[in-house]
Amino acid sequence: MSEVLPVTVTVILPTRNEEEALGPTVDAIPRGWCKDLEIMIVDGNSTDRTREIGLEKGIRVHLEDRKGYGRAYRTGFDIASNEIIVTMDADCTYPAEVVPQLVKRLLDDELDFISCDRLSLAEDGSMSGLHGFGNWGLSFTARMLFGYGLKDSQTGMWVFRKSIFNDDRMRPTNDGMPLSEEIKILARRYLGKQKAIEISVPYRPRVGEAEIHTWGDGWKNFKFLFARRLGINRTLTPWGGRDSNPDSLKGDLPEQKS
Ligand SMILES: Nc1nc2c(ncn2[C@@H]2O[C@H](COP(=O)(O)OP(=O)(O)OP(=O)(O)O)[C@@H](O)[C@H]2O)c(=O)[nH]1
Ligand SMILES: [Mg+2]
Repeated sequence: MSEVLPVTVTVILPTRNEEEALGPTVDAIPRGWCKDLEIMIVDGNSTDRTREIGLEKGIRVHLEDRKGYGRAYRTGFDIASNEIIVTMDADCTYPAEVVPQLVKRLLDDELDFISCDRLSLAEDGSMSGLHGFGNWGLSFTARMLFGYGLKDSQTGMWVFRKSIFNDDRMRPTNDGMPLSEEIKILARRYLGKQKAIEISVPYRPRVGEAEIHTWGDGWKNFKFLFARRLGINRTLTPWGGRDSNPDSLKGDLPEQKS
C-alpha cells in the first residue's frame, strides 16, 4: 500500500516462550503505511530468549508476569500507545501482510471492530482435525447462546479502535484463552453488527511449540460461554497494566539491566 493512513496503530503480540517464531512474526508486519506503528509484545515471563529477541528487533517489550493469554491482553489493551489496536499470536499463524488493508477497511467503512475468521481460508496443516472440530463446536455454541453469528469465535486476530474500552462494558474480564470469544461477544452486543464485523483471512501452520492444552482450554472456553451467558463469570484481576511491570520504554527489563 503506497498511501500512508492518517492513524496511529499498536500491534500487540502476547508471548510465552516464542523464541522460534517471534522474529519472523515481527518481520512479517509491513512498515511505513500509517502515521505511527508501535509493535509490542506482552510477555508472560518467558524462560527462553523471547524478550531478548523483542529488544533485538527494536519493538516494545512489556513484562506481565501474571499468567494467561487474556491477562496479557487486558494489560496490553490498556497500555497500548496508539489509536488502533491489532492483535495476533506470535507464532507465524496469522497473515501480518494484510494488517494495512484491514486497518484501511476499518477507517473507510467507519467500523469499530473487525474479527478475522480463520476457518474459511485455513491452509493445510494449520489446524489439526481436533482443533478444527473444537473451534467449530465452540463457534456453534457461541452462536446458539448469543445469536451473534460469528463463523470463528476463537480467532486471535482483531483490528479495532482503542476507544471501544472507554465503555466499561466493552472490557473483557477473562484472564485465560476465553478472552478471545469474550471480546467478540462484547463487540457484537455493545458495538452492534454494523460496526463489529467478521472478515476471512488466511491461517497458517504454527512455528514453534504450542502452549495450548487442547482439552483443558477447550473445556474452559466452553464453560466460559455458559458462565458469561448466565452472567456468573468472575473477574479475578483488575483491568489494565501495573506501573510496576517492567517495560522497555522505561528501560527496566531484566535484559536491559545486564
Ligand atoms: N503473555 C502471555 N502470552 C501467552 C500465554 N499463553 C499463551 N500466550 C501467547 O498467546 C498466543 C496464543 O497462544 P497459542 O499457544 O498460539 O494458542 P493457540 O493459537 O490457541 O494454539 P495453536 O493453534 O497451537 O497456535 C501465543 O503468541 C502465545 O505465545 C500467557 O500465559 N501469557
Ligand atoms: Mg497460536
